[in-house]
Amino acid sequence: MELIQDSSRPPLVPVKGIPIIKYFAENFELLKDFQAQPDDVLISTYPKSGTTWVSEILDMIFHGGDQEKCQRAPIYIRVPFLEFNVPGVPTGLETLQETPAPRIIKTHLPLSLLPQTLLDRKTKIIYVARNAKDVVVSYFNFYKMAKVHPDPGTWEEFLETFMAGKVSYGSWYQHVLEWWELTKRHPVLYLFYEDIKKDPRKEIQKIAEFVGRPLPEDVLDQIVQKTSFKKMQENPMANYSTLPDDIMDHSICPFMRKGATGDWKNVFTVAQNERFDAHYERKMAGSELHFYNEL
Ligand code: PPS
Repeated sequence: MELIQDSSRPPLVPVKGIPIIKYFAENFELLKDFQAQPDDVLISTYPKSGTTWVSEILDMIFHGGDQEKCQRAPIYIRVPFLEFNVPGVPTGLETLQETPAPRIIKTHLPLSLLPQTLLDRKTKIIYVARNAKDVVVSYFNFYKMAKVHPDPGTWEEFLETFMAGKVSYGSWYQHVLEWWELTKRHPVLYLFYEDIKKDPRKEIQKIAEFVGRPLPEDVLDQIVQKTSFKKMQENPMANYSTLPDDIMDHSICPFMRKGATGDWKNVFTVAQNERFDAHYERKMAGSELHFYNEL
């Protein structure tokens, strides 16, 4: 098996104008053959917005809160990552072929790159959005430990790259806005990371109802408890520690880093914050979306 070398860090490759991890971009043609199944559920997010958290929640809902069943495989096998393609590891599409229905599928794709079959078949979609400031801090740390990304440069440089939409998957602003627009014509449950932090019970119940599997109180409590940051951080089937270091190096930064809202305050300088806020106002002008940057 050929694994990526530490030094690889290839530059992003534009796919229809969206910068994408080179290895993923190489797999794009194959996505055309993907066919949605009637009971698929898609989890869509901009990176670092709570994908893994909601994936674990949904897998637990589908298994009635049975933790043993949710220990059957790492999260990237239980919830295949549609566009994933890294040398030496099965692709998302290969994993999907082995996944029994009902499938839970993860993607970070912007709408312009999403396989049309998911829209045509009215696949149920759970979209998770997280405030941009915590996303960019989380993304900076992820770039450092996940070596399929280019070198992030300094924090100052990465912040500029993010604001310019030149990170993998492109603009956060465009992503959260276009998926919000989709809620008006497609079955999308649009959630916020901060709401799940604030009241996980309420948001988990919402997810369960959306997928047609309302939960008894005791199962709901069980899922709240088992999907807490602390529990998932310790859970090798949820924390990505089973991937080779060549792909994710947890000694640089663990995947389950802090799981907090408002951590950006420890990273942004006052000047960076002012500049970011002014840019944010312009990019989000006229939008109905409101994000909480702290709880
Ligand atoms: S990825 O790589 O894009 O799929 O990452 P994603 O899973 O979307 O986001 C990773 C961030 O989510 C945090 N996380 C959690 N927060 C709270 N509770 C739970 N259970 C949880 N699980 C994952 C994870 O720690 C990353 O955020 P940061 O801020 O870096 O800690």
